[in-house]
Amino acid sequence: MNIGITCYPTYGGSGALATELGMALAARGHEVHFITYKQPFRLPSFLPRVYFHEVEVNRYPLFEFPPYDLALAVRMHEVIVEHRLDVLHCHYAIPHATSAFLAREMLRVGKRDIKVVTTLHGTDITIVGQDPSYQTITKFSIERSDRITAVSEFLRRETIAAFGCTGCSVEVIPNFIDPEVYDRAAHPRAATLLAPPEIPVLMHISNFRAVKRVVDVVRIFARVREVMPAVLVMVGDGPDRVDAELEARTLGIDGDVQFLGKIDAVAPLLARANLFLLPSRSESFGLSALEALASGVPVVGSRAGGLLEVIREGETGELCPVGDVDAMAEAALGILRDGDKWRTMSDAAAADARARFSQDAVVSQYEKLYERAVGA
Ligand code: GMT
Repeated sequence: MNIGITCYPTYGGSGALATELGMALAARGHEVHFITYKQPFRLPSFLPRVYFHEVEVNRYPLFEFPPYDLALAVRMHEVIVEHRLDVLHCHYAIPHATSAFLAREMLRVGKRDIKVVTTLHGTDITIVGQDPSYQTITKFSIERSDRITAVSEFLRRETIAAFGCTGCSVEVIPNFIDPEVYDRAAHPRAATLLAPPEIPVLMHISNFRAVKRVVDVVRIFARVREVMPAVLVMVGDGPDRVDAELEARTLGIDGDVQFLGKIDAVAPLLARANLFLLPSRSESFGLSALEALASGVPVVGSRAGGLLEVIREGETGELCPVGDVDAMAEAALGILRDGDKWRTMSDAAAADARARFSQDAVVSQYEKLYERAVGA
C-alpha cells in the first residue's frame, strides 16, 4: 500500500509512535510518505520506501496566525495525487484530521478518493479537543474519518463521553515498542552512564508540560534522596522545566539532578535507569512509561487514565493518587531498597511489555485496519 502519515514531528509520544509505525510499515514493503512541517525527530535521514514531504507555510505579513492547516491540506492533496496514496493516517486529531477532510474534499472534485484514518493520542481529546474554540470541528473531523483509533480503552471512553460520537466507532490500538531497541541487554555500555554503578538512577522523560507535573518528580526524588543516595535524570524540555530546576535548587538537591534536555534516542539511557517516574495529572497511555517497562525499569506513576492499562500495579510498577508525592516516594523506596523485589519487577516489566505491546503485533493491527478501510 501507499500510506501517508501526518503527525507532530517534534518531541512527543504521538510523533514518536507515528514515526516508528511508518518505519515498520516501510520495512514490511509499504511505501510511506510523511507529510508535516519538519522531518520527524525519530526518522533517520534515509530509509528505503520512506519519503518526507515538508509543508511550507507562507508567512504573509497580513497573517497574524499563518494558516498551517490549509497549507497542510494542500500538501496532503498533492502527495495523495502524485504518489497515489491509498490511506492517509493522521496522528493527533487537531488539526490533522481537519486538513485531511479538506484534502479529501478537494480530491473529490477530481472524482478521486482516499481513506482517512485518525489516531487519537490523548490531549487532542482530553484537553485541547474539549476547548470550546476547537470542540465542534474536532468532533466533525473525527466523524468524517473512515477509521478512528484510540491508544487506550480509557481514551476510547473519553472520546465517546466528550463528543457523544454517535456516528463513529473507535477501535483501540495501543502504542508499541520495538523489543530489540528497548532492551537492557542491548546497551551494555549503559552501566557506565549517568552515575557510578552502585547509585540508583531515577528517570523522567517528557515534554515538561503542566500535565506531566514535573515539579512532583523533583519532590518525589527529594524524599527518596533523604533516605538513600540516588540520582535523578530528567530528559526532555518544555514550559515547566524552569519550575522543576528551581524546585531542585530550593530543596538543595540540584547536585543530584541532571537535566539533559531533548534526546532523540532514549533507549541507552533507560537501560541505566532503576526506576521511572511519571506522576502526570492525566495520561491517555504513557508511551515513555511503556518504553521504560520494556527496558526493565519499574514505573511509579499516578493512577490516571491509560496508565492503569500499561502498568500492572504491584507487578511492573506502583500507581498512587495524582499529586500524592509522599505515597509515590514510599512506593519508589519500597522498590529500590529491596533488590529481589526490584529484580522481579524489572523482569516482569520487560516480559509484560513484550507480551502485550510488541511492535510486530500492533503494526499488524494497523495493517489490517488499512486493508479493511481500503476494501470498504
Ligand atoms: O499532549 C501531550 O502530552 C503530547 C501527546 C503527544 O502528542 O505525544 O501525548 C499523548 O500521546 C502519547 C502517544 O500516544 C501518549 O503516550 C500520551 O499519554 C498522551 N499524553 C497525554 O495524554 C497527556
